[in-house]
Amino acid sequence: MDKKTVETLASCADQYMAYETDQVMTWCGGCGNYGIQNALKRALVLEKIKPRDTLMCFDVGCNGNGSDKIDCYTIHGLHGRVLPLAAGAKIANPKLTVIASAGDGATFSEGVSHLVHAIRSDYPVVFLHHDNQNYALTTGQASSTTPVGCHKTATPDGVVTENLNPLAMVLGLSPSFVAQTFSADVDHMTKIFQEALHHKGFSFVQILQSCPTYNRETSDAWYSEHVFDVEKEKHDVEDIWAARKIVENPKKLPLGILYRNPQKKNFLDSVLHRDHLKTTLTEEVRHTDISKFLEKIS
Ligand SMILES: Cc1ncc(C[n+]2csc(CCOP(=O)(O)OP(=O)(O)O)c2C)c(N)n1
Ligand code: SF4
Ligand SMILES: [Mg+2]
Repeated sequence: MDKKTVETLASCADQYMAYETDQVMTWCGGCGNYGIQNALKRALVLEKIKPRDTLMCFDVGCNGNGSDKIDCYTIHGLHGRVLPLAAGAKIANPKLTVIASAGDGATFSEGVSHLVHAIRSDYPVVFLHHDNQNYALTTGQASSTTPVGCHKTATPDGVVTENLNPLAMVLGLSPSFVAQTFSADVDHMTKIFQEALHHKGFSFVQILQSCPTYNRETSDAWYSEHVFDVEKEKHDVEDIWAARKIVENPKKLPLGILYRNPQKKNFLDSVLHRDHLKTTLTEEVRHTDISKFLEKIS
């Protein structure tokens, strides 16, 4: 992090503390979720987004247990269903900054259809995919991102099916923003989260998240040796074919913004019938007497 950002953050300690809660941390020691929440709070503060203007939607899982560790509007929904929750909230009140958090189990198994349609619809939501390559909260079963051959609690002889490549899959769905970051690098995550918050459509942020309890294969140390920064390679972030080529290379894991399409119209900008309105759907909620209608149909 550069000197200016460090100074800005230091001068914003009060704003950072406004996002803190007094809830007891329940994540294991060394869990990547600590760094992710820290970076997210930093990014929100640096972007001058206040807790009262922020809605965090949490899926079920270890990542979801962050729901009472951040003081803003929060919803803790059903497993795999965080994206419809977040999209609905954003459509109802576009003035809010809406961020959704989910694990690899929720995103690429239970909720995989929601991911496909969130990308296709380009809902203006920041999506943080905590990829720890296992169902951690339920004690370490293999997920669809667990590499083939890994020994997990319910597959002691090793996973036999090929894992999905989240970035390759997402890049195949004509997304408008795709980035990858790493839970041990709080500075990098902060930068990427800030970029995702700037984006006007659906921001897919893949976080390589360490889980020292159930994923010993890909530790922080392992990731440090297997990642590279795409910025240093002068990657053109508006070239989707270049992005696809990078993520298909299994030897090194790319960090940074992989693809961004600022031209794509997001869902809200495409809903033309609300174009002339100044109010949000939440502001338009009012009591309506429907007794006459009920009498008529009873
Ligand atoms: C519909 C449904 N299926 C299964 C569960 C049980 N369950 C709760 S958390 C969890 C694992 C979550 O894994 P992941 O989404 O990767 O999040 P992590 O715990 O790794 O952060 C499962 C299977 C549930 N609560 N609801
Ligand atoms: S089980 Fe893994 S993901 Fe869950 S809190 Fe512990 S280290 Fe974190
Ligand atoms: Mg997981």
